[in-house]
Amino acid sequence: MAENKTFGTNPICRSIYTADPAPMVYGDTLYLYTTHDEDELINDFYTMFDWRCFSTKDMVNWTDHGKIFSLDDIEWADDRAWAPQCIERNGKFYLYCPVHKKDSGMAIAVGVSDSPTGPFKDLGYPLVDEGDWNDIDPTVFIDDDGQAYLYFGNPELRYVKLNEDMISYDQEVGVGRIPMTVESFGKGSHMTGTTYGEGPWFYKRDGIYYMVYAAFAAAAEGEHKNEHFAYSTSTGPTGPWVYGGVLMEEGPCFTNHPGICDYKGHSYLFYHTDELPGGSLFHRSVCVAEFKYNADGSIDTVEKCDGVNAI
Ligand code: FUB
Repeated sequence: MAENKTFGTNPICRSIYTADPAPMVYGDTLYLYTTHDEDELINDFYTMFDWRCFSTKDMVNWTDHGKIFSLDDIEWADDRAWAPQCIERNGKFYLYCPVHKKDSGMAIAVGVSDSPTGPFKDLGYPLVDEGDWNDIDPTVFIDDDGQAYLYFGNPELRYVKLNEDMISYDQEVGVGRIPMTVESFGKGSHMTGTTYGEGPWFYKRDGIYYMVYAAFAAAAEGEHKNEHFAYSTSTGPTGPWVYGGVLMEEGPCFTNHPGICDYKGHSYLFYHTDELPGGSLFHRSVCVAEFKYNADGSIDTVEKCDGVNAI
């Protein structure tokens, strides 16, 4: 990890491959949760067994907290330790994680801990399990009125209203389905005909709700697109969403996954690339860029970069 430098170079971690960054600011520390791409692939596909945590107080010096949750801790899961997000409520930390179930299909697990760096303990059952493959990439946010929302999904954006305990959800509302319209997510080439792909990141800032996500641009027939970042905004937590534009251009890596936070007066966008030696679509590395919001809350396209300054 970087030490005593005034500029933190990307990628943040160089000792292992990391992807799907999910920052969480707690107290004076920024915690960064990631997935972990194994060096050795099984069946030439994503080979991912555990979740990692790193922390910093200055964006340059990072502490590696190692493996903080893994498939070994989830009795009912057997594969695909995919994109997580962590949040604190009432002194407990909740790590929402997509996994592949032993009896097939994807579902969302929750690990609970007294510490941001774990150990996390699985509920023993899935929080969201619709019996299909859409239940991936959870993003969690607690609104000013105390209502928590968990959004997720590929190819559709869906959500549940979490109960105060953060480990169950309002069964009367059930799983809400966001209308996948071009007005909300732009015209694109993913399965809904919009740009929305996966990896949603949900938050609110200065009264505007933001949904940032991995997206597929419109493509000519037979043309292959890699993921870029796009964003949509809303005046309410469940929409209607209005497409805002491209947040980060597509890169050479097939996937990308946004994680956004404000920390010590700066705004950061975390993403992943395949730029470490040996990098590939299955060997990714987490990076960070600083950006600024425009006065109206819109965000200009953020460039991939070499790193950020110490704060
Ligand atoms: O990293 C595994 C999966 O690929 C994630 O869940 C998606 O967001 C994409 O990054």
